[in-house]
Amino acid sequence: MVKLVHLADLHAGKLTAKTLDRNEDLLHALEQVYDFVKEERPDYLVVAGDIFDKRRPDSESSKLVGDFFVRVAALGTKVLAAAGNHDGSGFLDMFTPWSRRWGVRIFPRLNTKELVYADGEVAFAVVPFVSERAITELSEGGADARVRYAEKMRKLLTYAAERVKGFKYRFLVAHLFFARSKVGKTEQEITVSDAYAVDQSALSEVFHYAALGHVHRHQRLEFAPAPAYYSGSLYQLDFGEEGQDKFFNFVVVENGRTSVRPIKLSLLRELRKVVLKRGEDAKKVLEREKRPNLYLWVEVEASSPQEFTLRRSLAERILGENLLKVTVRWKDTSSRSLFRRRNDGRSVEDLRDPLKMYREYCLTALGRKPDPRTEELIRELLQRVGV
Ligand SMILES: [Mn+2]
Repeated sequence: MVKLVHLADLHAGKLTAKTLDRNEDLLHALEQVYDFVKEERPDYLVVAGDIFDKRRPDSESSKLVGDFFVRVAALGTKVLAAAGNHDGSGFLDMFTPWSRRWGVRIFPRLNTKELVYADGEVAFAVVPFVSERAITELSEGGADARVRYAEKMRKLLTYAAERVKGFKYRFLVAHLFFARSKVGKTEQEITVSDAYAVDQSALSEVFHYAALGHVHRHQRLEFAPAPAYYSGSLYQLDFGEEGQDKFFNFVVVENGRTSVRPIKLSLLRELRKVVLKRGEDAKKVLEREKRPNLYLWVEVEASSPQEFTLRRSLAERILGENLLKVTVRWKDTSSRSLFRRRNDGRSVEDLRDPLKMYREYCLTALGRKPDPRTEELIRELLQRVGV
């Protein structure tokens, strides 16, 4: 019998909306994983890529991850961690000389010579993220390059299955995008194109389990011959993951049969987008949404810049640090006509008044009050050119 815990997409060092440090959320999740490992004592803990959010992580994030790996290994559970597209191979190289000593194996890049990590009767084929560029030449570009990428990755996975065939327990660890998986907004942003997606049939039934990373929504790959899962991220990384529950997987292989149990994580913080509709009592809506653990993106419906500014500052006042982002959605003809006027050039007089244009730009496009210093500068310039 082999027992393993599968997680992925830690994204240590993640900032949400460029401001909110998520390492507390990560630590909250990893503590739950640690408690589970301590209880169940799996043979392996597998991390399927995107250990860090940045190629060169800050020291706090490195320490957080390093501590977790060493603590898990100290329980007698071997740690295997492969690089994702967010990880820097060069940075992960730094871990490798000493981590092995502690029962922690890091795979910073694809190594076809050492594709398989063998441990007695158990074999892991490890496929860290391979960039599209590494496989297809840049000059080729276009559809051809995408087909070549998908084809080569498929061949690589077939080769990987071949290499583990002789072992009693056979696993795949990969950071890769598979076609027909359910994607959150986050991955769409980071993946070059759906066309690079590898067909799920490449996940050979030779594998008892495929531990995958890259897509942040927890799911089983329905069309794969092998039991294959994206375990998903460990906390809602950004607004594309709004409303998603988060998991890691507990996998047991016994007598050639695989059982998979998703373990739901409690979340330290949740993200939500709220639309402040016109005619709604904004204060009431905002007060209803105000909770210590809920972080919001407020989209304000407004018919005028003044209305937007007013509702925006109301949101700031009520939500404080729980407000991560504010955007505007113009709702009325009056504001649309404002744009129309500019676009079809009907109001040439506006062009004669740069100060007015600047103010309008601030209120409509930026959604904030004009800066008095900039206004002063414009006045000064106008005077200089004699307007
Ligand atoms: Mn990721």
